[in-house]
Amino acid sequence: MTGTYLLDYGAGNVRSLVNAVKKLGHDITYVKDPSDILKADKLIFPGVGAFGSAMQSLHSKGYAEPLKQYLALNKPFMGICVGMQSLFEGSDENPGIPGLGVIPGRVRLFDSSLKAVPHMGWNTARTIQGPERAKGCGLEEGRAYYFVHSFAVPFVEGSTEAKEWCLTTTQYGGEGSGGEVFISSVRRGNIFCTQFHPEKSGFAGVNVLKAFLDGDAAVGAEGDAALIQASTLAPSGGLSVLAPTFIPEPTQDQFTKRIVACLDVRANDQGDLVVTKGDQYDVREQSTNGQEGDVRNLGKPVELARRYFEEGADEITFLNITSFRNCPLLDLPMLEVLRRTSETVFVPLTIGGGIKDVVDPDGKLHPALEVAGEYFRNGADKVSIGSDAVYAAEKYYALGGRGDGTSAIETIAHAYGSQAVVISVDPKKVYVNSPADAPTHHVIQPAQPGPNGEKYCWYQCTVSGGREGRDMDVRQLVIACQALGAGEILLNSMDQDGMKQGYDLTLIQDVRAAISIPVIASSGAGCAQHFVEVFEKTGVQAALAAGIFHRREVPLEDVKTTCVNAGIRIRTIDAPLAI
Ligand code: 1PR
Repeated sequence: MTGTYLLDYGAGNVRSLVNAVKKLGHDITYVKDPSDILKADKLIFPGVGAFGSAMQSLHSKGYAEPLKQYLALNKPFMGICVGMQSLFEGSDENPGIPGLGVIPGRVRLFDSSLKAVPHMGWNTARTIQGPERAKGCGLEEGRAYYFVHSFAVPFVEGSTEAKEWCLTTTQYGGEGSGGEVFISSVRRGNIFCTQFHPEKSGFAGVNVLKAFLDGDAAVGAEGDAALIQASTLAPSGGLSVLAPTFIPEPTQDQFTKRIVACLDVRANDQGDLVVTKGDQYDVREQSTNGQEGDVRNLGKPVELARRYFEEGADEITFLNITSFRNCPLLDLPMLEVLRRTSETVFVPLTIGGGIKDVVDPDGKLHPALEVAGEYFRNGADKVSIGSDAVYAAEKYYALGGRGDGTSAIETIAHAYGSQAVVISVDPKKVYVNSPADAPTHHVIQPAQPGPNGEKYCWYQCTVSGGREGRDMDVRQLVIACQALGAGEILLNSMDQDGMKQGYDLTLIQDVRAAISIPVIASSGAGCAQHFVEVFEKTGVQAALAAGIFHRREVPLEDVKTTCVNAGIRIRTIDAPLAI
């Protein structure tokens, strides 16, 4: 059967991509056999996970040779993320494993000494071959697209081997913060690839997919086809240069801060799945007659997520807050929520709560990796681990500062990449009179003294949704989690949660200083200015809020406008596309 095919090797979330293609009115067929590749009129390769495992999968499934033939024929191809990287000669991620060698150059690791790695968030693409050529691919200068990667192909003016292929470049980091310019999309003939994820880049990204799907198969110049053939056969040289007549503006770091909308989800007393919201983690209404109040009901998860997507949220996080209860794997209520959300929401989705080993009623054990895999296949881009991360960190220190490869963090990061593993931290302040009162913990001076005038505190890690405190401070936790392979920290505060008094800046600064992976500030947002404050004072990469969005007290648009007016780079809200 001819048509559009998807080259998927089962390593991550392709549901959003398939949903976006379908929303755009196109059918898509999964490649099941090597012979399917040459049947395709259009082929999409959304590489996920590590470069090495992507290449190994291509070879073990027998896809590598037909894919090279397909590319040499200059048939319409769209590679995404690792799907783009695989076309290069190799990657420092897995130095011993060659790439397809269609495009000259190597994929390199970002320098993390002065900036957070992975490069995770929204950034713009500067056109190299001229805005018209980029426009033909649905790309718009100045629009932000969603990136999530630790490796990229560096672009150095005048010396990049892949320059003839390079359609756009992007800069990550500025002057003084390890700025690096890399190739964010390539195009030659009918081959078009993006380092960013169009299916996660809001309406701007859907537009890129639309251009590929609606585009004319024969747009590529014949000369381009010959060049693709030549470079496929002799990857390191022999390319003639398609000299760009367009002189691009110098690249600038346009990496934006992210605004995340968070939905705490649980079943209410009537058994309906609702978005709820606590004050200091208590999600029940005040009781009047000494009885337990109802679970607060602030809306339906799928509908609220869609609303936040349309209002401009850069990411959406679902937390199943009753996950401390055991639940059979295929009964997980959040799977359906994810499946339905990914039909209409095209920004990254994180799911948390219950990412741990799960035991079915018949005694069958499903490791955390399997649970996470189920979520990825149903539309999640990242999983967030709470309690299990604390247990893994305890084990890490018990082993003398190393993992044993079995924790949820390690197994999921190994299979799906660090960027897919978020650690949700639920700390609570413990006040002390002097650092000597908590000798094994990292003690700091909080902005306000404790209830009995205590001048110091440490931040205690909790598990089971804050119900149990452990003998570990937040700094110990995040350092261990980073070492075990986590890609991001979602930093809540039990003291600030729902209080609308602003984020705990001391806590956030302290965590930021201890690790190099990105941090999402959470808990306490009460007005748009609180977002400005947390970005300016802590340099955090993202800020999350829940209550103020659910209650429509502060519109997302106001948050974004206030940040922009304060000089903070933020993704502007897309004009909706009719899909
Ligand atoms: O331990 O891996 O099963 O994960 C459980 C997850 O559920 C954790 O991520 C934990 O944070 C979350 N959770 C458990 N109980 C609660 C609760 O509220 N009773 N919610 C809970 C945590 C905090 C944030 C909240 C921000 C922003 N909620 O998610 O959205 O504080 O709120 P605000 O802007 O209104 O101040 P596991």
